[in-house]
Amino acid sequence: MENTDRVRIEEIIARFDIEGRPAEVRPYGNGHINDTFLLTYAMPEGGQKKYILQRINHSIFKKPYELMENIVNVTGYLREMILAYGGDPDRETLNVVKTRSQDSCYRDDNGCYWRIFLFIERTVCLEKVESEKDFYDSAVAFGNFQRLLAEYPAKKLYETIPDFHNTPSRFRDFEKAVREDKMGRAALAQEEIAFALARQKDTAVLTDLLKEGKLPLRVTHNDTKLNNILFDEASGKALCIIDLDTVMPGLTHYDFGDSIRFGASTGEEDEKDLSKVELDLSLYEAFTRGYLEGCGGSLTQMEIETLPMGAKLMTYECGIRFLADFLEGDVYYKVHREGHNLDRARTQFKLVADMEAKWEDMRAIVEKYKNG
Ligand code: ADP
Ligand code: GN1
Ligand code: MG
Repeated sequence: MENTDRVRIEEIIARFDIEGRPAEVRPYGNGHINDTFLLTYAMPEGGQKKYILQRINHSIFKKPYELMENIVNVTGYLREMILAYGGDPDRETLNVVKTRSQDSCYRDDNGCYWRIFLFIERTVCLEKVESEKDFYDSAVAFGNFQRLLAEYPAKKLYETIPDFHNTPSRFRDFEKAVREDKMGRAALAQEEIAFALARQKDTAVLTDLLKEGKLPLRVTHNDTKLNNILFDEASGKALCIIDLDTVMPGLTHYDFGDSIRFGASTGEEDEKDLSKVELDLSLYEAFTRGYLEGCGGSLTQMEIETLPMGAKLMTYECGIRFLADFLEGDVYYKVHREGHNLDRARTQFKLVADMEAKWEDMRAIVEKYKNG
């Protein structure tokens, strides 16, 4: 980090109600959206305390105060539930640290929004599934998260990104990016563009079922990547669901699907060698089993039967979002090399194709666990 950044950050953190003296600040994590830092404070009585500082990406999250209100309310609600079952709310949910004027975030002179969470110590954040058991545990935790929020008054939640998983709307954005071809990059992605356009008919399957009243709207997380969960270092168990920026009303398929897309792939999201990328059916099965268990019998038969479509659509949608960002000049996701978003889109489409090839197996697995 540059020294000027360090000085600026010191000014920012001084606004927060934190005991002790700031001792260290360094960039942290692998998120694609916010800027995350690990803060270490030296305590007056000796010892250290850690925090997560984040600059909210407000070109993506247009109303940071509304977003923070969602997070404060949802984590406050979860805290009560966790206390009721005898858990530790300082470790099992995020905890927002208020500013000295009792706000949930601080707007600096440059118009950037900053927030601080308690750092959850002795945890592991996985960028890739290392064992079937971890993935199963993450499934139980994401299912459980949805179950805990089942009675949460959804109307109180702001839609932090409107139409976040509205796949037909994402498709229109993608078509526009292709049409405009602002950076002249479409020629580099002809095959991928054709792949995406050929699947337009799938895009409305879930949103139509929702409109027809055949699928219920729930409170969902909407960004259930494996690296949005912290595992307890000692027990290895899934401990805390993080990255709550997109907790909003949604379909259960969004949470199921996004986890499958990221975690049941044999390759990383940005793997260049596509021969390494396919859907691992054992991982898919482990997640299905865990997710249904975590949801605790709350899903309808229709929701369960259509889960495979959630996996395919979330993967497809993520692919067209990466590809649109490539065409628009990498303005949304952080990129770390040339063609990074195109590489990401390619892995997603490879997975979609593999899901199509394994479709009957995916459906049979869901059938197997349908009745508990
Ligand atoms: P992004 O929206 O950019 O993905 P996240 O909120 O997911 O940002 O945070 C990025 C990373 O920071 C996470 O993947 C995790 O490793 C780490 N992290 C975030 N919050 C905490 C926390 N409260 N305690 C420990 N680690 C955290
Ligand atoms: C982003 O914030 P992060 O890195 O957990 C994105 C998700 C994508 C994901 C792809 C707010 O998630 O929707 O699925 O990247 N989050 C937002 O890796 O757009
Ligand atoms: Mg994240």
